[in-house]
Amino acid sequence: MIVYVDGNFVDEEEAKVSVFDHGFLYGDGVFEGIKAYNGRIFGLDEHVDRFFESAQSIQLTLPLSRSEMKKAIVETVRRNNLKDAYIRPVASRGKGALGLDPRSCKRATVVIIADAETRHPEDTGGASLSQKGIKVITTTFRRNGPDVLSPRVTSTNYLNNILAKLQANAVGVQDAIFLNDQGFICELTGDNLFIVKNSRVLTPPLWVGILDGVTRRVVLQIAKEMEMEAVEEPLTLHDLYTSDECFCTATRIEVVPIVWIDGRQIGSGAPGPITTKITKRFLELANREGTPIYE
Ligand code: PXG
Repeated sequence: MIVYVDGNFVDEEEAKVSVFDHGFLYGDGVFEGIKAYNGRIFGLDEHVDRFFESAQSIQLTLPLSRSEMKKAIVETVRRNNLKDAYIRPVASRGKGALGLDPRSCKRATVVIIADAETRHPEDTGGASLSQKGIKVITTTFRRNGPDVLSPRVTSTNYLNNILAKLQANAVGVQDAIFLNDQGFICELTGDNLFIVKNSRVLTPPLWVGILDGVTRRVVLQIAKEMEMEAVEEPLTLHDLYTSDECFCTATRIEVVPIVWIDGRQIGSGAPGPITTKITKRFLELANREGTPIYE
């Protein structure tokens, strides 16, 4: 595998970052997760925009422009001869002194990893996820409020999310739902959340404290194009427990049905018709649109 590290394309054995990098020492950095389907990168502009917004939010100056970043991403996939890929750009504060003051870090570190991707990675349960659906619990950890690091920043400090994932692991379910400190539904540890109720497609608004997911935006658009009512609305656990269908969205897993929440079966306990329709349309778009890698 060829990895981009600070402007160079190097073999994975040489792809190294300093132990003095504040990304390693303090989790001071940002990242993205992007997918390529059949020789095209889906949502490249949206992901690169979010990457730069995240960097701007934490006052991290990136050593390359948006268009240079896009070129570097495309080139990394190309150098690995991949048509289907999961791409992970990461930028950290860079090498500095011990002590968390970012002023000792003179230059951000930028890494781009492009790995071969099959539709559903094994770490999320294998290819049957979209057929079977997943079970989730509510985590006792709360999503960050507006007074701390924004959930809209894809920061390399995902410990809240990892703690929630550990709670899901501990009881043998696939994922965990975050509420905010008022009890409104936010999202899962690495996915946005939707419900279907009386044929309406509902998802929490950004202000409750969620990532502005690229897949979430596409799904809202698809639902509208299919002439379904698609609304961003504050949701409670009651709404989730009594929904007709529930599903989650993220770049890596696309659309995955949720069939069990905190001991309650959702709908029929199998993926619902609207979820199935949206998934099908999403895959059509993902396989058709996007930035060509080999032209
Ligand atoms: N919410 C959170 C908290 C996320 O981290 C999403 C929603 C979905 O956003 P997109 O733009 O992908 O539709 C994410 C991003 C992983 C992994 O390895 C996944 C994400 C982030 C980090 C790791 O599964 N998803």
